[in-house]
Amino acid sequence: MSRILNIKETAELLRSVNNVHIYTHAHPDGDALGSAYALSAILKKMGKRARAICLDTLPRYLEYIWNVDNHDFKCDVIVTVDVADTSLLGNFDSDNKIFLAIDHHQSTRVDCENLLNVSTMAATGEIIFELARELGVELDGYLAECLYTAIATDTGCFKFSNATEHTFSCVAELTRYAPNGNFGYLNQPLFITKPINKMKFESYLIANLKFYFDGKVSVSTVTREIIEMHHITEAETGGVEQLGKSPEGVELAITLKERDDGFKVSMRSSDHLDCSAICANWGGGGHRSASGCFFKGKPDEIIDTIISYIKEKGIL
Ligand SMILES: [Mn+2]
Repeated sequence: MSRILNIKETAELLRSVNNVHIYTHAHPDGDALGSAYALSAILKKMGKRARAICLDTLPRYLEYIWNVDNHDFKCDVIVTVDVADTSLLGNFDSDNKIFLAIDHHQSTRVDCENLLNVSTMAATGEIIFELARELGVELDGYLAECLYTAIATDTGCFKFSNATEHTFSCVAELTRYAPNGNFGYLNQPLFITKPINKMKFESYLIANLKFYFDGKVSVSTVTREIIEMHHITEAETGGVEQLGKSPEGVELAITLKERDDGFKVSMRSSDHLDCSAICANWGGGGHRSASGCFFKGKPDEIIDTIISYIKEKGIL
């Protein structure tokens, strides 16, 4: 059993440690890398040794976060950020003990000594922001970029219902450290500009959406063949989980993404529908309106299984 901590207690704990390795999940997004590198920078500002680690390829579009001094050293403690389940760490040596997990998913299934879970916060970046404040570490341009990216990514650029007053108060403070007093220069590449190949890939997915329950459920399948066909990388497929949620009438968007040993299934749901409860049936989870689980097998069989389950439980 983990010791459950609040932000103040976690700050105290972080004050007491040195030589910290901060792990985040594989297939990293803006919240994962933004939070891990921000926490590393905060600890360094406190005079500690810290290093952010992701056991996966780091995406180019987040290079401004990870392309910093991040030297290796022997660690005393391991911290995970934005990791809902140990299995999401990727090729992580399970002999390693996790000292502290910092997360905002509905439940955190990480075997750790200490746990800080604040599921009311839209992004782990919001928690890291509060920790910086509690630790008395002053923000700077780099920390603001990391934390803004974390928060903007997990809220769909502040469009989702998880963006609260707290979210905006964090961002108001972060914006004071933005180079020209705004983050438009990050929003443009993160949310607006896309490579033409990615746009064609997305058009393909939209054209091939399948609908169930009178259009209330959409299903999109992203195989490696489709990815290759469009000359993009797997890392560039981020964000497509949201595509199937856009058609009018869709309450649940299901996206299958091919992995080495099966399919990662991502769900996005309207506020009245808890998709984390659906994913939990197959050992997954996440947030109420954004969750995932994993399946072995062929796409058609997986879709059948999920659709039958929704029918059987009378979810829609
Ligand atoms: Mn997150």
